[in-house]
Amino acid sequence: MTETVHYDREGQIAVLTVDNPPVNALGHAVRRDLVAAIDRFEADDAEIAVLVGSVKLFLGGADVSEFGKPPRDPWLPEVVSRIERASKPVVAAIHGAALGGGMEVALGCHYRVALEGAKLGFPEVKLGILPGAGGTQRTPRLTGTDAALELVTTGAPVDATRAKVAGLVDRMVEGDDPRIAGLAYAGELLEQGAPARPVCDMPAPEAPARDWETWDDELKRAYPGEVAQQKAARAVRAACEMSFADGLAEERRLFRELMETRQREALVHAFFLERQVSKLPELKGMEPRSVDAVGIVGGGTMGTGIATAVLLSGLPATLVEQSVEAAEAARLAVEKNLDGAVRRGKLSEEVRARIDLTTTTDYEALSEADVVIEAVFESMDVKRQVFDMLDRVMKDGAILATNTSYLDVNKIAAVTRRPADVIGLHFFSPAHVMKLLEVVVADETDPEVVATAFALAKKLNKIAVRSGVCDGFIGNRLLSHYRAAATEMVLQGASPYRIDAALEGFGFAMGPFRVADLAGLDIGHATRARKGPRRGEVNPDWDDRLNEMGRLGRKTGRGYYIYDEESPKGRLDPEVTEIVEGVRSDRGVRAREFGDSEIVERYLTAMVNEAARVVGEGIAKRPLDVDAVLLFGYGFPRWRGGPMMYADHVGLATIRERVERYARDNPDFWQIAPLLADLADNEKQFKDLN
Ligand code: T1G
Repeated sequence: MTETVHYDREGQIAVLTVDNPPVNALGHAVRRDLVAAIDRFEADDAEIAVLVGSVKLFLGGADVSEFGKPPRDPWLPEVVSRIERASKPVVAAIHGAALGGGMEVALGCHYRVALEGAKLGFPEVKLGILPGAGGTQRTPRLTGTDAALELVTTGAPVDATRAKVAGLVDRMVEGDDPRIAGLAYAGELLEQGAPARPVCDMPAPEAPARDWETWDDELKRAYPGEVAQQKAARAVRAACEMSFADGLAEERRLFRELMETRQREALVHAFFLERQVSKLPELKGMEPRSVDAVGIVGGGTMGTGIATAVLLSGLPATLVEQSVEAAEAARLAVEKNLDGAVRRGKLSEEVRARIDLTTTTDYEALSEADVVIEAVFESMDVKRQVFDMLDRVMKDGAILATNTSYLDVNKIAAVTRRPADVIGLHFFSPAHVMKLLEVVVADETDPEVVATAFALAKKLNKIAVRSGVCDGFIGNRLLSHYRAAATEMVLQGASPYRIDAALEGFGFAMGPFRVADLAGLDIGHATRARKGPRRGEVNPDWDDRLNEMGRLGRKTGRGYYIYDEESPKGRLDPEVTEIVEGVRSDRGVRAREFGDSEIVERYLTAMVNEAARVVGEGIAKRPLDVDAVLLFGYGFPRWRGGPMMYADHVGLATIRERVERYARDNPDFWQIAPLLADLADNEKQFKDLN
């Protein structure tokens, strides 16, 4: 049995080192070995102990992969109490990160020193739970109730400096060796004859400055639909109003309630998704090519956004435009993006000063680039010309990427002599902010090029999802389908405003019509014009009329909504309602009522059915890839885990029944996806395919 907690002595100081790579998660073995190490310290003649982490951080929290499984003794709260009850002082020396249960173990220690640059906090609410090993009871005793509420309800970590100010740690020191820092502080405490100082013996915290009802209302508004934040606040309230023991019991009760929720299952699914999407069999053992310089062709919104993302990652960027003026305009646009990144705290001034951007009209400037990303006008002819040029100037082994959002990457690759080095990198606007990147793998793309694309995505701090080649890849293909379901409902009687409200009530950041106004109605119109009516889509041209009237959304002040100083976020437009009613009467449609639940069910069933097709055709390798695209690129609420997890929770037989029911009034549009039918028949779930 490999020891996960090493024990050694430095004179009168015992050093307990947790060694459980990669993040010192507090799995069962570590909990067991921590108790054994504290028992050994108690029996030993050492006078004080230091607890440190060996890997790049102190402790990364409970082992999330154990969630949902029966917990095994010793439970984390017991481990924390065991440390706290030690008769001799224990010092936590924190570097890298002390998160969740890791922070709670530090609070079970009697003194805490953090190294500069460490991050400390309670991310539990981001997993749909709350600090369940005493964090909600001990933190307010050290930091006061307001700071504790902030920490546990936001889930946001604080740096060592702020942790010191808040009282979460006693010392903040420079340096990068936690063992040295821990020994130095323990030596001081030894000289002072400092005793064990259990946090549980400190006085109960005061009520917060803002009353509890205000906190509750604030949390409901800030996290609509989510439950963990309010329960975490209730656990902190228990610290203020109950004995320590009763407060711990209340925390455990609330923790257990949350552990059973679907939100916890969905948020843990979302946590692991971010890492699973890059675990593809085809990439196993595949070495990515090195990328030290990136080129971009095209200085429009996407091109300058991509250039900004490259520069923010620390890589040099060379952007090619057709004219000196356009190249200069592109430079200004990138500078503006960088200013925004500095304002948002995403970029420090000194890193900003080292930004290495070249804008030019000369393609030869791309001859040394390892990757060039084309982001020119969405026309196959234009793109083929660009790729022909790139093929001529770029060095062997370099990668030619297109940012196209729907064109056939195989056709683009065919104009080059190196189709194996061609791939799609579909960024989402604004490209330097949106996390999602669809990596579109063409028929001849070399797996090494795919591996390089995923490595570059990680460097750019993007979440890359593999997609096959089809119209719209994964995200836009689903979008055009579930948008069609929404416009069809409007034709049948639903108001676009009611549809937006119903979907925002479900948890989407914005409903489909508000999104369309933001993106611009001409984008959606161009897609429909290119693709023509979908199978069975009645092609309700009521929204095309808006486009023809020049109502393109936010950018023209009117789209589905009216945008002006009176209502910058948009207000309903009676004219739109008239246009819709006009189209209905032209088609002899008698409007009928749509309730919120029917709106949500139809919209999501269209999304799930098309997603099942996308997985069935192999465009997305697994259902989790579809969840990742919708969560990280299309505003699907994270606490519902994505459309495939939503469908599993509803039940695939129910989803199929809905499709069959809707097909009665529109059999062409509502055709059951073979994979969905197959899984429903065999009583399987999408997650069985992950
Ligand atoms: N449990 C299990 N696996 C974990 C893990 C965890 N807590 N954290 C990371 N991993 C895996 C991750 O999936 C990946 O796996 C590998 O470790 C490297 O992770 C009672 C109940 C710590 C800041 O929420 O924030 O404590 O892909 O790529 O970029 O109150 O991981 O290699 O197979 O992210 O250096 C609270 C979550 C749990 C921390 C390190 N703790 N983790 O970042 O590495 S709930 C968290 C992180 C809790 C108590 C409750 C980050 C990190 P693979 P990585 P990194």
